[in-house]
Amino acid sequence: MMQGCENALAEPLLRRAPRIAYRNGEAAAVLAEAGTLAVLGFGAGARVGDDPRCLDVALECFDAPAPLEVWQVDATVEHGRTGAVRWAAGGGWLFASIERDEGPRGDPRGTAQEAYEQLREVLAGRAERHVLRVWNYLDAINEGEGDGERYKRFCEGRAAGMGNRFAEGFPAATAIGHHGPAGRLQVYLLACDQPGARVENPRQVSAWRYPRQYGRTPPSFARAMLLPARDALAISGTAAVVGHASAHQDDLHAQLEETLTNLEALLACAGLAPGFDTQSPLKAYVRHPADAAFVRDFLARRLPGVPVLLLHGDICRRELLVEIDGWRYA
Ligand code: 3EB
Repeated sequence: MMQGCENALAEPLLRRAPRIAYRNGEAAAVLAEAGTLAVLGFGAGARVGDDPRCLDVALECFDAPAPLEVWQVDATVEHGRTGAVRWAAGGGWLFASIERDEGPRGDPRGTAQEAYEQLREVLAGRAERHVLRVWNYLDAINEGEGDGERYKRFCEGRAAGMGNRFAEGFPAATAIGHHGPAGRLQVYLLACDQPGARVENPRQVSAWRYPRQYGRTPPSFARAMLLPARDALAISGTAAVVGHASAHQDDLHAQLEETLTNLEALLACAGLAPGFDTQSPLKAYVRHPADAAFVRDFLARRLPGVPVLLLHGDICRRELLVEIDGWRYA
């Protein structure tokens, strides 16, 4: 009989998705709660602290006070530092982050390569080897011309630093320009000891197949990732890109509509019901602070009740005014 129970428990349990939510309050109190895997603060005023589960994201929030973003799992969480990488792990899940400064030469290529190499080294020694979702924030993302644009340099360094770890496919991702400390690259990720399922958007060319005009090294990301139990979809940065082209230059309203259409296409491809809800936190990255109120009103009208964090961020193509990423729980 005991044997039977053990066999039942040995069935491969699929990892339940972390709970991700925006919350007001003190980081210290959230860190003291059971199962806290990550606490993100936003903007220069945020000081979530030195704990490896914490990261101060260099993006200003248009709403004050900026809430915390909290990731929690149903497990005991351990945490530590390995070189420059700060990490927390529990219940098969891993949060890892790294911040690197470019130094005087100011080229995100080498910095991104180094950051990814260091993350890769930490992942190599752990059970949580499936990187499902990555966020990348760097400053002056649209500076430089042609292949020298900083975003394109970042893409080259990211791909080099990823090496062959992502040979089976890329994680879902976001890459956004911040207005914080010059030369600072922030990369953080969610990984699991079980694989997710990549989702592409049939309305869009997969980013890794973008034509040459977007740079020597196309961006290394999947449009979305279903978590192992298919109980949540991690949605990459999504903008008004149709095919491989940017749509609706200089038209914020049309870009927002196109972005929502892309988000719905992703949900459909993931086999999820349409729409977003109060459990599904999103982020809207807005290039021009003067557009924040319009974006807030649009999303309140079109996605009522959905928690949206409105952040000041530059999209990696100059003509794009807004980008949305986030989560949809099944
Ligand atoms: C796009 O669709 C918009 O380089 O990691 C979105 C999501 C974008 C992720 C990245 C870039 C990235 O191409 C840009």
